[in-house]
Amino acid sequence: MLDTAIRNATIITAGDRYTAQIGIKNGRITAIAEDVGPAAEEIDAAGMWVMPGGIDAHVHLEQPQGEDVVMADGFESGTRSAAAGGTTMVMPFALQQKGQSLREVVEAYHAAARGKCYVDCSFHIIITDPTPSVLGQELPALVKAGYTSFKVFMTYDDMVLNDAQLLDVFDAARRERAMVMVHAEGYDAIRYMTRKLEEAGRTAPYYHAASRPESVEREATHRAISHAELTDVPIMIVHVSGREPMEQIQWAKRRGRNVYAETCPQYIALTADDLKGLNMDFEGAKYVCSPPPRDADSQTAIWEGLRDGTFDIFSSDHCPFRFEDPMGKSLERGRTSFRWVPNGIPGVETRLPLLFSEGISKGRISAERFVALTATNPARLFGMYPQKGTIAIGADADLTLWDPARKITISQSLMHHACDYTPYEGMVVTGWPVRTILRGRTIMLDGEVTGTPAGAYVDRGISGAFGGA
Ligand code: DUC
Ligand code: ZN
Ligand code: ZN
Repeated sequence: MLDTAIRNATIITAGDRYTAQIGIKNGRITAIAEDVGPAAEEIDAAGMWVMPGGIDAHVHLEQPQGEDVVMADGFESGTRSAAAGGTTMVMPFALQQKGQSLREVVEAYHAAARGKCYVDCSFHIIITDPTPSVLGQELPALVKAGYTSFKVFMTYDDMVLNDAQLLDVFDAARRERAMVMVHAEGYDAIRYMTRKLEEAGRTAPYYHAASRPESVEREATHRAISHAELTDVPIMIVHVSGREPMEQIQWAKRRGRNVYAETCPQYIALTADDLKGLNMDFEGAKYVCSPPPRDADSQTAIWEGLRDGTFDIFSSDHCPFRFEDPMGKSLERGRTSFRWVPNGIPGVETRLPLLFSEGISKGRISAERFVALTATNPARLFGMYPQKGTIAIGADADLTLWDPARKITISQSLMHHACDYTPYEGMVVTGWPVRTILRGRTIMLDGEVTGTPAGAYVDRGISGAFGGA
């Protein structure tokens, strides 16, 4: 007998939509049929849409921020928030600090995550110190052990890689068949703009956006693409904010380059005007993230890209800092200049409802495309398909039941994160996740995250970008 049967399901995958029953046994989907037979647990999905559980391929949890700043979410609250938002797997970053071995980094993050995760989890490693032994010995060993993706930064004092280092990382990634995610903003241009703005007394949070305009992102995106061409490696440009960097990605894709792209909720739901706060006041710090949100034209461009395949994945870039907190957005230095305000906003819980509502409910993208962007493509590009990211026999029973008609006003009081605000306060969405199922077990029902943290760590294969899944 089955463990669970989901009856009357309108099943939506990246390529299909049909009505059937789903049978689950030992955490996997074992039957999809008109009648899957008897089961110990019955779930009636009449009126609901059943989609693959969301995979959020870009979240920051418990990432060290130096002495005087702390991230709002650790693994427990961050993954609770994910489950509440219909996500069954997160991919947090494990940050290498200079001088640290990658193995040490990964072990520290495992220690932090163990026993705390409500959803499944797998790490990308941020490389900040690409020494010959890191690239020649550690990276190959880690790829073999299932850490098949890395992130590099083109900006930030403590993380930036110069062009020679980027090329070395890309070269190692080609050799080992690892996916490199690139934070594409130009370091020197941002430093120049920051100095100029500060000299002019323009220090409010709003000027964060002015200090890193789209041209800065466009230039770095082009540079990363050129380096990837030289080294003949696939890359993913992450958190793309608007039309100009998008055009670089489209140019590369037209030339047959293996360049993948990610965008995030803040680039469809916010603009730089949000950083103005009430009257150019500190409220604007709630929206400080990098790259910053742009303008209405950028939002239009992002929608085009979500539709036409310029974007492969849609992630949250959940990077939460509490607002009313001297170790969060309200650190003392932050009042003196935007340059000190921690970069990042919460969003793991609102990612799917925002895309569902603004995308599917408003007719901008199909439900199938939604699934591709939020589950199937992340699974393929990060080496987990078809175990994750689809509804098929043999796949993990990671499922989200959506009420496509439910109207909800997003508010901090609904959130499960440990942050003290949501940047999307007051937005009304249509379509809401009502049940999240992780490997056959219901982990969220009607807004309540149930049970103990039963998320597992997922070892991954080689990215589909190298011709795998
Ligand atoms: N990059 C990220 O990916 N997240 C938050 C801040 C940043 O710069
Ligand atoms: Zn980044
Ligand atoms: Zn990020």
